[in-house]
Amino acid sequence: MQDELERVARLRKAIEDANKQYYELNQPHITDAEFDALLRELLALEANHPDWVTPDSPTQRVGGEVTKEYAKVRHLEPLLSLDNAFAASDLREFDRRVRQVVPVLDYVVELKIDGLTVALTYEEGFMVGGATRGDGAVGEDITANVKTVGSIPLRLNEVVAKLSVRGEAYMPKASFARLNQEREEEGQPPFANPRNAAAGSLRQLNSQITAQRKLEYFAYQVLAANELGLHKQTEVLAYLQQQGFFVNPEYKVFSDIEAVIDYCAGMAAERHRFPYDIDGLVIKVNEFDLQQELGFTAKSPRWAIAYKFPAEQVETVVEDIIIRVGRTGVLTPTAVLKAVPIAGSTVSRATLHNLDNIREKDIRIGDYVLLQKAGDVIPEVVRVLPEKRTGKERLFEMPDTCPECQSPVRQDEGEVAYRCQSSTCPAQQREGIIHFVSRDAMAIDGLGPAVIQQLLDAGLIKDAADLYALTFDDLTPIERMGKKSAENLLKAIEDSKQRGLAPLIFALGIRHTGEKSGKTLAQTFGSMDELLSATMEELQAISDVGPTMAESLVQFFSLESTRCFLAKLREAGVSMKAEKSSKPQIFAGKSIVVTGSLERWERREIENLIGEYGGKAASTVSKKTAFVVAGEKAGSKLEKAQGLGIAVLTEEEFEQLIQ
Ligand code: 3B8
Repeated sequence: MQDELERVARLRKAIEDANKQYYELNQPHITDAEFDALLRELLALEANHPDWVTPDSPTQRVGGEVTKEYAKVRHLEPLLSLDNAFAASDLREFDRRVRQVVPVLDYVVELKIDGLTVALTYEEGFMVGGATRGDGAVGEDITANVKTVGSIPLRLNEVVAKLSVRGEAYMPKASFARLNQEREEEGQPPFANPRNAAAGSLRQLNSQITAQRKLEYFAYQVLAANELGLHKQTEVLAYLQQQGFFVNPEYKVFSDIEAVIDYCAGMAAERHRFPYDIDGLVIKVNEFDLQQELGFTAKSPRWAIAYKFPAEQVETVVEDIIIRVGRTGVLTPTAVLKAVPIAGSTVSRATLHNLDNIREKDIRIGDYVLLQKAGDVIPEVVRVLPEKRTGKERLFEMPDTCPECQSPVRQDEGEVAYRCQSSTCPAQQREGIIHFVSRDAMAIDGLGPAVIQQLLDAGLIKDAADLYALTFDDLTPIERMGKKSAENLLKAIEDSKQRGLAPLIFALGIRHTGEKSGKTLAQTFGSMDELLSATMEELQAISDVGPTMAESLVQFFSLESTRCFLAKLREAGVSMKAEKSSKPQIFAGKSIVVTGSLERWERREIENLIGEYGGKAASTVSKKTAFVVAGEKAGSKLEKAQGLGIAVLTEEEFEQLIQ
């Protein structure tokens, strides 16, 4: 009995560890089969002892990140991987082998996007399937998630009976940086790099989360190209573009390997200039006839090779570990580094994310460390160089009081983050104002953190609403603030009053409510007053709003401090209404549910249309539903609507309504 109980604890820990490795670091240290065996053993033990089941057991997580419940799909043709070249000599060797078989040829060189291979299937011009690489032969069916990727066409520009496309799904560096910042503010562990973030996002069981993650896709291959009259890789790239795919424009054709080598060297130096991570270049024989002559080894095509850039890592010293307090009170330990140039900039700080990460990597003050940039943007300590230790290194401890306001600090249950418990912490207020004025929020240009700090120090502002009372004479004494910049800043502050409801909601910095949610809420409620009085039920009825966000909104708007802050903004003349739609408000006050798969619009498009015409796009059918728009394969929602006697419209009928 005791043994079994211990076994349960050990299994839970092993499963959680494996999940963490898998989802956050994307470095599984056990195989899928081993994982499944652990999970099965735990399930069996818990089945025998139901009273041992705890709410936090990995068997209890649903819709979270544990269950691996994707249907398997066999690829029409296996997805192979590429052989790697790390040096010019490897490329010359590749060329020699190729020319033994085909003496005269052209190479196409493409950027090697550092993402995940995704195979897409189209039938009669419509996307019907999306799958991960998996083991190459069998992948996972992630169709629902793939459909949320904006750069993947749901419909081709021409009707083709069957088309199989392959390409790379990736997360742009900017989205990655934003996502990790949000995760840190929410006390969640950050992703190690854009590739892992993309992988984690594509494997979400909830495709709404994938949709928020801003993934992109570059297509580079079609199966059975010959049957489409395509005979070269360059023709395939042109064809894919014509069908509506994003094709990476940086490809080039060469007839000589030395020219390829020069190009690779040049690109290695320029690799950081792209808005997405690339980890090398792919060199392919252009003509399909020649590719066919070359054929395949067991794992890879003989007609292509991946040239991998050397990873840029530099050594530096952790001079100190300081604490930064974020907008939501999370304490983030940050390494103060001896400044070093890396990947296009000089770095002297690196976030260490949280205490778990520091302990796991055993980073101490005074340590020599290897530094790299995650996603080419975020400096990251890869590992410590223990051989360089002198014994003088010091362990880092989390403070028990906030370094900015001395309030107590606590670790939230089930979270890695430590938070300052004060709601009046000056750091949180400062970070809140920085967020309020940021680009996607109120977009007040010329108001950087340094100016905000000075305004706070001078007692000119206490919160973001005070910005609207600033005068020219308040601003000119600020360091490095000339007359012209003061005028510009005042104008930017004034202009922000008309920024609109959606950015304003985002600017409030409500937990779990991002930029996109700001838009949805603005469109649904139309005014701050409506949003203020929204109930849990009303919020949750909106597709895109889950229980966590609904709860957080209700909680936020019930606070006295929120109401005061909003009143101040209103008094200052900040607009609290959604931008007037130019469309007739024919759906005003109506709740409309869209279900099934549509041909004419993407889900988001039709929901936006409903909003533009004054309606609310809801996710659940109830007596209050005005009507349902049903596409192909509509299921339970359609049935429910029919049961309740609610009108059901086809896409065509809906389109006629809005003409
Ligand atoms: C054959 C061709 C694998 C790949 C390929 O940007 C094959 O072409 C492949 F067996 O993995 N990451 C690209 C990229 C990847 C591949 C590729 N082309 N541009 C990439």
